[in-house]
Amino acid sequence: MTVERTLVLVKPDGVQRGLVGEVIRRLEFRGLKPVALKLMQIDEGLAGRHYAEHREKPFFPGLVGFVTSSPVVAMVWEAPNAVAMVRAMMGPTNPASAPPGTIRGDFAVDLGMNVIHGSDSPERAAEEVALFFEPSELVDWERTQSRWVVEAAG
Ligand code: D4T
Repeated sequence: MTVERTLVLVKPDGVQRGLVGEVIRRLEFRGLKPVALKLMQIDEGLAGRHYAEHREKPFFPGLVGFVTSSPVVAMVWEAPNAVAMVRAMMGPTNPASAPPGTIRGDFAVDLGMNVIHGSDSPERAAEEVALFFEPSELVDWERTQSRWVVEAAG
């Protein structure tokens, strides 16, 4: 069981619609531990670096315009298998095919406004955490409840 960290963004639509608390509630109740959290405005440079893989896609300008249009909440969450777990909680990229019970399945209808971002691999997570946070912003702390969430090794 590998303890992982993953970057989560509540995108501008999620912040504007008051879904920050709901996203945090779901991640907290599941048992993940927050290690960093901030409200921030993404500028074009950061948007371009974050979405570099999509630079040549037709939707790239719209995507950058959207993600820079209003603040986001950036967070780092930690748990065993956190990357895949958060992706499963988010649901597929297109909310139209997201099952009820997932964040996109419960709160979104449009591909361009899908409320949440989560890293899609542990390697990408490490890059994205470094893109959004200084090392000093990542807080090492013990969530005392964790021993009731994750069985001790051995
Ligand atoms: P992000 O990165 O925002 O969490 O989304 P995903 O990881 O789930 O999906 P993605 O990288 O494939 O897409 C990034 C972002 O672009 C928007 N998008 C995507 C869009 O507006 N039109 C499109 O055709 C696609 C494929 C939605 C998410």
